[in-house]
Formats: sequence, C-alpha cells, structure tokens
Amino acid sequence: GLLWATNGACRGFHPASPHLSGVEARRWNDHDRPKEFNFASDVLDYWTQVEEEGKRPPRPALWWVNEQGDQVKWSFRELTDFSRRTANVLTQACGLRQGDRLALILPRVPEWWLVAIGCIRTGIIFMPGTTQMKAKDILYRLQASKAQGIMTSDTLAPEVDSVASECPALKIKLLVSDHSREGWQDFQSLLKSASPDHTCIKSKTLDPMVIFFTSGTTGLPKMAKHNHGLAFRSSVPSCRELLQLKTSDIFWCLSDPGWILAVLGSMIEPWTSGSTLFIHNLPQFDPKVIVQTLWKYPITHCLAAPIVFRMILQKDFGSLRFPTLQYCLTGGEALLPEEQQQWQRQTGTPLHQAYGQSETGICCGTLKNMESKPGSMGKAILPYDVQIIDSKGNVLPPNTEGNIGIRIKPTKPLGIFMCYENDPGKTAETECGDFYNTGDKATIDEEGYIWFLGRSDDVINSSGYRIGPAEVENALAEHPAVAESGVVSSPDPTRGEVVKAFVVLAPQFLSHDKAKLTKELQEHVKSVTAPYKYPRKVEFVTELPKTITGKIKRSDLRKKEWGQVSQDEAR
Ligand code: BCO
Repeated sequence: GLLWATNGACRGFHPASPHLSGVEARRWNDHDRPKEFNFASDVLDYWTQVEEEGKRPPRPALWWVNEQGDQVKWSFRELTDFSRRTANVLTQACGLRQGDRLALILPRVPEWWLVAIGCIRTGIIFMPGTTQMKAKDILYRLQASKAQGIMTSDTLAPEVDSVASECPALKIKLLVSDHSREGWQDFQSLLKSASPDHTCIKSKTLDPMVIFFTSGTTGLPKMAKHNHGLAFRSSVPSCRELLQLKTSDIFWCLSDPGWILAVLGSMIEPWTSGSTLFIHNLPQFDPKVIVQTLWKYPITHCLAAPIVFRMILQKDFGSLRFPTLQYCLTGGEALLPEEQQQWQRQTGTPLHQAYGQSETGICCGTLKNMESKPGSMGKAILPYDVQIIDSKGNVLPPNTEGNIGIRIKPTKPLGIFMCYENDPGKTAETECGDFYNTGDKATIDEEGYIWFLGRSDDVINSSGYRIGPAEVENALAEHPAVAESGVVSSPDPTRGEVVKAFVVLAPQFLSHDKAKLTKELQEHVKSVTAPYKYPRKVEFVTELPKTITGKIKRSDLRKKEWGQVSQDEAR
C-alpha cells in the first residue's frame, strides 16, 4: 500500500514531446561559486516552474517500479509538493531543525527521495546508510553523529530499538511501513496531513547537506561531510558533459541508496537535467531482473558498478540489444578493458568509466562524447584539477605511478567534502601539499587520461564496496574461535577483489572441522555487521606476519594473496 502507487501512465507524459536539454537549461559556468545554492529550490522547483510556465510538457521526475508491477510516477510538480510536505513533517511534526542529523536507512522506496529532498529544503543533514547494516553499525552511526532522528523500514526498526537507549541524542524515529510500531512515527500518515506549503531555506553553498560514512584502513567508518556544493557541482557545464542528459532521457542508477553514487546518480544528476529518474526497488540483486528491466522500460541511460555489467556478461541472456538504451556509465571499482569492449559489442551501447569517492563525488570520467580508451577512467572533470602526485604533493609527469590528487589550495573546489566530522586528524592526513590525496594509485598519460592502479593503503574494494579491514577483523574477533586475524583483498574474477581473512584459531578450536568453521565465521560476520563485508575467503594459519612492534603486516598477506604481482597487473 504505497500512498501514491498507480498503475497507469503519468498524466501528460508524452515520450516524443520536444524537450529542453540540460545544456540549454544551464545557468552556471564551470568556475561559478554562488554564495547560496539549494538543490530543492534551485533545481527541482526550477523544473516545476518551467513546466508550469508551459515551457515544456510535464514529464515524470520519478518513475518507480517493483517486481509486483506497482509503479509510482511523479511529475516535478508532485515531487515539489510531496517533498514540501515532507519538509513540514520533518520540522513541524518531528521538531527537527536546520543542522540536525537524520540517519536515512531505507531500501529503494519513494519515501527515500522525499526525505532526502525534505532534508535539503530544511537544512537537516541527512546521512544515507545501506539497509545491510546491523544493530552495531547503526549504533555506531547514531552515536558518532549524535543523530536526532532516524528513518527506516520494518526490517531495521527492531535493530534500531535494540540500541536506541544508548543514543541519548535520538529523539525521532520515523517508520515507513504499512503497520504502526510503538515509539515510532508513521511517515505516511504524517505526510497525508502535512501542508504542501513550505519555504525552502536559503542555504549557503558551503552549509552542510549530507554525511556519508566511509571506511578507511584503520578504525570505524569516517563521516565525510559535504556541503550543498556537492549538488551544485553537477550543475556546471563540464559536469553535464559526463552524461549529457536531456529532459526526455530516462536514467537508471542501480546503486543502493546508502552510497554517494545513489545520491548523485539517483537524484542529483538526472534531476539537474530535468530528466526522469527511473528506480527499480530491487530487493535482491539478480542480473536477470536487470536485463528484463532494460527490455521492458524505455530506459535510455544506465549507471551501475562494474560488477553489474560483469555479472550480466557472465550469464547467457541471449540478445542484449536493449530497445532504448543509449549509454552506460560505471564507477566504484575498476572495469577491465575487455569487459568494456564486450559490453559495447553485445549491447551496441557505449560503457564509459568514471571515478570518484565518498569524499569527492565524481572527479574524472570519460565524457559521453569523448573518445574512450578502454581501461582508463577518463579525464579530470572541471573545475576539479586532478593530478598524479607523490607523497609530498608534487605533481608527477605522465606515465608515472603516484596517488590521485585533487587540488584544494589555494581554493577548495565545490563538490569536495568539507571534512571528516569530528576528526581533524584524519582530515589533515588526506591533505598532501596543495592536494587532497585520494589514496588511490594511478598514472596519467600525455592526453590526460587517468589509469587506475589500486589502493595505496589497506582498504579493500570489493564489488564497488569500500571495506575497512579493521571492521572485518573486529567482527571476527568477537567469535570465540578467533585468536587473531588479518584481513586483506584477494583477486576475484567477478568482484574484482574479495575480502580474505587469515585467521589464527584459539587453541580449543584447532581440531574443529575447517570447512564448517569457515562457514560459521562467515555467518558470524554477516550477523554482526553489514554482510557485504563478510570474508568470502578464509585461510587458517598458525601465525600472522608482524612488525617488531606487533602490528599485523597486511602488506605481506596481500603480497601472498596476489602472488607477488601488483594488483593492476593481476587484473
Ligand atoms: O554472496 P552471498 O549470497 O554469499 O552474500 C551476499 C548477500 O546474499 C548477503 N546478504 C545481503 N543482505 C543480507 C545478507 N545476508 C544476511 N542478511 C542480510 N540482510 O551478504 C552478501 C552481500 O554482498 P553483496 O551486497 O555484494 O550482494 P550481491 O547480491 O552479490 O550484490 C551484488 C551487487 C552488485 C548488487 C552489489 O555488490 C553492489 O551493489 N555493488 C555496488 C556497490 C556500489 O554501489 N558502490 C558504489 C559506492 S559509491 C562510490 O564508489 C563513489 C563513486 C562516486
């Protein structure tokens, strides 16, 4: 029972109608730095007004479907109204204020978009999180951010309740559900009674907008805080070149709403161009459903992690010549040149790479009309100045391995994160001379194309997920069989890398069946933290390589795993 589920076509939706292109709708230049910017009022309400002035026929802003055949279609007018109501729910019914934090942990349901936009309208800082999280992950996020509110669904509400008493700042729990739950506010009923009149805040571009939790080599995930510049960046002409979306385009980004890729791809990018955002609720990932969806709906552009394209190519689906698909973009992990070429051959549509992080948004890519060099992530996208730097922040010449850096001095470009919240030390560690150091290694060629090589630290990138080894080691340490463990990446043909745990067993477990123990440890990790982090490979060892101070030398384990070959060579 979605409040707004419809089964018919959207009013006034004419696929063949003339359109304004995103390019014509440009209002800013690459180097503009407006003092004030708000994605809701400057972009969404802009398109609503354009439609109301009859400058283009109404088109769906959002088109949501599920496997049961339900669908939701909203015009920009409806999106504006619903998100204004949501803003009133958040501020009036829930009493949240500008600067408060709201954890937003929902599957792909339309409410996610309303709340994200409602937060932007009110200046409430939203913190997206994947629904794979477990109670402990949620507790950490609520405590670290001192969140005043959380919004989630039935599945995670009990997990939240199990830790809520340890979160003194938490005063609002909002539920998206058909049932009521004690201690929780029912979002849909609040929405029904909320007024559609709301005045958007006049946010400064440098005011905080969103926080993403992102994993690092050590410790728990860091809070990468972004201002409204993240949304503004997508409005500048150079960034529009990446996808060159037109208002008639239908754009599908498959990323889970917990990641920055979804905030950009499932919200900012398509709506900046006045295009239709397509969403499939995808409760479980199944390549067959992706292929069927591309056959069934008039999707023109698709953005997904490389693993999605790879998994489709690895299965035999017959023809992949989708009727309306024109262009695909990928990011989040490396894509092999042969995979890119195979996709292009089989579908007849280009598949380009882009690159970015939770800290940076998309910072380079092969633009839609740019010549693609298979295996390269494309070129820097203005106004970012992306260079390959050494450990002191010196710019390296072409074809020399170094770290990917983005110039932040003398002026920090809009779009890059503000800081790791509450962690000036870790923020400072990312600064290297005049650059933000991504920690990713690459080379740049004479033409400015960037070639990814791998991480320069212990962070694991599996299927597009950034995984901190310490998070997995800590989860393993909670199991009585584990005396200690070292967690590193290991090559994998589908996931690029997977998490591998080298485990030293506690003496009383030495005689246990190893296959059973492996399964048990995997299930244990899945039960105490978000399951995407679980070690897909486990090896039992008698000791771990250590430094003289007793620190586990993950680099030795990694070398063993990758057979002494560097990660890029192995790919
Ligand atoms: O493979 P297994 O079956 O053994 O385990 C899977 C799931 O079955 C399991 N699981 C999931 N939910 C669970 C659960 N187990 C218990 N309880 C639950 N509630 O855990 C494992 C999770 O692994 P997965 O998520 O990789 O699963 P799957 O189905 O293989 O998903 C495939 C993809 C492609 C959907 C997934 O890997 C994916 O979404 N990858 C892309 C990530 C992404 O979007 N990255 C972008 C980050 S943003 C960025 O990079 C910056 C760019 C500007």
